[in-house]
Amino acid sequence: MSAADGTFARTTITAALPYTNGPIHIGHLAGVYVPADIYSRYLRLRGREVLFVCGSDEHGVAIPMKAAKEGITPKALIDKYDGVIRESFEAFGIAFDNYSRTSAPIHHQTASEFFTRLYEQGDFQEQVTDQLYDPEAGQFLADRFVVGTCPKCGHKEAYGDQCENCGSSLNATDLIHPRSAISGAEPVLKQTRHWFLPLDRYEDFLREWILEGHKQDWKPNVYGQCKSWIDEGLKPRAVTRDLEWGIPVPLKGAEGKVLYVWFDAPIGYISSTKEWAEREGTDWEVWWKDPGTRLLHFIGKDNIVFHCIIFPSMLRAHGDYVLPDNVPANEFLNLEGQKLSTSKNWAVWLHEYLIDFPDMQDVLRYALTANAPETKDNDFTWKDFQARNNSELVAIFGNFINRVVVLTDKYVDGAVPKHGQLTANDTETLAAMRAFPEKIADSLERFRFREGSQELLNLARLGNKYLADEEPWKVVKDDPDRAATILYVGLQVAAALAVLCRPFLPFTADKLAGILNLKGLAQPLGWESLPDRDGLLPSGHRIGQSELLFRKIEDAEIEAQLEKLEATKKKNEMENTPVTPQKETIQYDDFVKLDMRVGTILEAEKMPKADKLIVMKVDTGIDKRTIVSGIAQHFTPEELIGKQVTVLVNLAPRPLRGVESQGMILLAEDADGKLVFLKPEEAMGNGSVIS
Ligand code: B3M
Ligand code: ZN
Repeated sequence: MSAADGTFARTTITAALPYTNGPIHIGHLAGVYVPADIYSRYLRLRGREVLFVCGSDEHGVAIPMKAAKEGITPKALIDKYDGVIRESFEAFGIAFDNYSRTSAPIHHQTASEFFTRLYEQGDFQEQVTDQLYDPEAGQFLADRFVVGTCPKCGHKEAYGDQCENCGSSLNATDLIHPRSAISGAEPVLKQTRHWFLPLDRYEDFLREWILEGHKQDWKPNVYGQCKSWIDEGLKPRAVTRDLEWGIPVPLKGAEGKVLYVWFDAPIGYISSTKEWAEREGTDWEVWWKDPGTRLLHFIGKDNIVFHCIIFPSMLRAHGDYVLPDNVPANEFLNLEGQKLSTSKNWAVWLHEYLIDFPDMQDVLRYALTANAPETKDNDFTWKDFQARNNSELVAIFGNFINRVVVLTDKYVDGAVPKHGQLTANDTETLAAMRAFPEKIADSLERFRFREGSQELLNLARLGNKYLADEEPWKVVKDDPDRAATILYVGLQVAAALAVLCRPFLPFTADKLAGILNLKGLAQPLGWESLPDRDGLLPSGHRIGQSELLFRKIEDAEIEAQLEKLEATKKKNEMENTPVTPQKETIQYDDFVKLDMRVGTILEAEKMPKADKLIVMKVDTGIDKRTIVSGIAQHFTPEELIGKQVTVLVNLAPRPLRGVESQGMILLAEDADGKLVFLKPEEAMGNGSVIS
């Protein structure tokens, strides 16, 4: 089923609401926002009615946890990142019709009304149950406030509501060896009242709707996860929490409790629609309740259970909403072989990317689409990014456009020429060009964006091959009319590219529309006009100014990115490497016995037949003495000469392989065993006392 073939009057597209606990990185773009944007742009290009909504997800434990870490209030945190996230989406051309936020009053009202409706219908089970409680922090532990081993897959860092490793939705009491993420304490059980959505009651509905109804059209990775959860048996899920931060439960006696973030957040799509409709002065309900509406959720795989099981059960219970027609979830994107991680800063942040690669949003959109984790986790590497740009966008797409435009300016005075008798190759090329809209549409309608992006490049390849076969730069010498016809055909392919690239490369599409002066056409070019219209660019149409669509990315730029990641890796290792435990406490009197001085190494040589020892002559300011150190595998004798060092001079002499060592030179050793000398910040006289 698709929206493009008219089976639906309109399409509501939602993209997962990003948590406002950090900026947006390439994993978010690849997993959710670029595919959603491509699909919504594609439908609009085909003249379909589309509503594309999103917004910031501002509740949930992740927010107060991050706020505490940053030493700011949750409100300050969400305001900070809501702004950063909006800017990133804007900068990358993610063209939402509305981007709202779940802290907005319209959302609090919408979510509260939704909850009240289900409560009044008797859809909740009100239960007093034992929940995990942190006796040290004095609070209940929900969701990310508790960490433990996943009972399903054994992942050690599963949260109280979900395991990010296997995607399972959990109750905190399911965790094995739970521990408080606030104090580290082992939680105790304490009774508390909550309202549960009895998912087990929706099993028949979910079996029929998903397992029967969407066997063919939902992606295997999505269908498979739903099937395993339904087959395992669904359990009631608490939709309220003992938390301060969130939407208060709209019930008397529920003070101190809020709606579970995954109950309120998906309703954020609805409140974002309402906000848009209020602004546009139009009806919102048709986008969520009319059977002619196709509802699509674009998400990452860790959100499948919430968008395929829990939210549809809520919509079903409410009774008057349409259900998602598809949920084309992507898998995860890794970065240089490691999992993307906000907390470890192991990411390519969008706002930082634009500083290093200004005006190159489309290059990242393309690289992330061409390499998208559509059916399995995939890896983003800077080398692949460079190759996608240099070998595909520059060498194929940009090169074709540049050649056909430069030749048009040079040989036919910058206007689309009249064409003479078309040869078989001309006719075949034009016919092949006209098949691309359907090819790309077919890929996009099956949410195969990688495939679609490669079909786009195949159209550019078609143009390049045609020019290479026909060589207008040679033909023009003897047969300018034939050269003109070749350029006419080449310009038609360029025009098709200008239209078909827009969903993938919106910024390039704007540039190319300027180069070809599409605004100057009497009839605007649309997706539907490509297969039929004879002259996309009619003879006589004057094209615009030529400009390079893409630039080559140099190795040095990629090296710089890899060095940045290397520095992050080192910082993470240092922060995460267990530090050698502290020795037992000594008294001040013990410390003052140590006599440490600044010294300088005068001579150094390896001790024969001892692979670790170096014998040094050291000027301690008091005297020149022999000191032996086990540092031969870390330093050469040559590099030691002249070094200022810290010397413990009143250490009792001790024989090492027959040589008496009269003191000790101090060095620092890191977790990797790297040795570094301790020396004064600036040169000092030998014998200077260290205390
Ligand atoms: N805030 C995103 C995440 O789990 C989550 C999506 C909500 S969509 C309603 O990272
Ligand atoms: Zn798990």
